[in-house]
Amino acid sequence: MTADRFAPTPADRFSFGIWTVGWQGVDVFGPAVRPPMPADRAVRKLAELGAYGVNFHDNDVFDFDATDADRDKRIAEFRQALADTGLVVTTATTNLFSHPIFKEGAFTANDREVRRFALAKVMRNLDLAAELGASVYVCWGGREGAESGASKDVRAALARYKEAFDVLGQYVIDRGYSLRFAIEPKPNEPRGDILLPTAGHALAFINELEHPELVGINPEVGHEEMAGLNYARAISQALWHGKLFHIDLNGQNGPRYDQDLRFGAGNARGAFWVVDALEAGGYDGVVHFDFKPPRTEDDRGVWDSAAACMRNYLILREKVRAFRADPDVQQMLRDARVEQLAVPTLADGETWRDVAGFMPDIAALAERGMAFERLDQLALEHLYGVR
Ligand SMILES: [Mn+2]
Repeated sequence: MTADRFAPTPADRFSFGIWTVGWQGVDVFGPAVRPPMPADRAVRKLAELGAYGVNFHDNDVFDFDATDADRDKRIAEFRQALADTGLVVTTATTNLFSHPIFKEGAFTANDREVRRFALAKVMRNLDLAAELGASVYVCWGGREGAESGASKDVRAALARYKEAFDVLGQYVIDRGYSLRFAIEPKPNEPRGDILLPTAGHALAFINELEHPELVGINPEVGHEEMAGLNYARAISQALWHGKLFHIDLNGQNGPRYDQDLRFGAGNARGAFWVVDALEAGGYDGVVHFDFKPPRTEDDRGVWDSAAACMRNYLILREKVRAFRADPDVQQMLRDARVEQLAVPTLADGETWRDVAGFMPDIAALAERGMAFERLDQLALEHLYGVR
């Protein structure tokens, strides 16, 4: 019997949010369909499935109103599960969106006391994140937004958002933590319009910070696709900027509510190019899944869908590698002149003077075909499994 080549191992560096498999299925139309899952159970089951690491919100491990004793007990159980399984805490984040105090935002709430409390809550969890060895701290500003125009001064909100990252950046520097922040963009849901709605908005925002080197992005497949954007392009640009600090892989079917399907479900063709972009772009972070097992699933379905995220990634990775290694593809890439784009437009030592007045054979260039369709059909045939 041969080993299953799509079975994940820790060397694949797959990680999951504790809240993904722990999602109880509460949505706007109905209550929980599954019992609460203690963080230590999530860790043990994910380790069995072949995961490498986990990511947690503070309140995935202990409740918002936990006493110090409760908090210590929950953290001890979480740590024990990590120690028993060898799973690594790769990433941490703060829940700044569930409790009613954050109904109007956290870092950008109109109430100053809410903003100060949000900073305190993040700093306390940064201590825990550093203690547990996390290297990335994700910031998803789910409630940082508004439903109506006059209720939020966007320029003031961005100033407060910047202030929060400046304070937190100084905090990790002063504490000597080797943590970097990753902003997670999302266009809407739960707020009508969320600040930093796409990867591009977040990348531009980072340039305004005191410590831009400490801040990158954590784009999510579904969030970019909700905005009608191409996720593979978003992560390619983030890689180009050196800002792809983390990724949230999942599945989505176009611009609609945030589906959080398992990776590979939803836009399967998009998922193929996502894996290609990560492989080609030299992404060296963890491959993190932020999905929600649908409400239809029982406990077994939860683990089936988690396992499928990793399996689909490995299936697509094999297909992407086969596509890139295919001699017909390599020929078509030459026919499409893809490699020519890597050649600088000006030669060494040339200036604008060397191209001023440049006149190619315009008729010939206007007439030429690019052979992109033949190339894309080969990609689809690899994806469809017929090559
Ligand atoms: Mn999502």
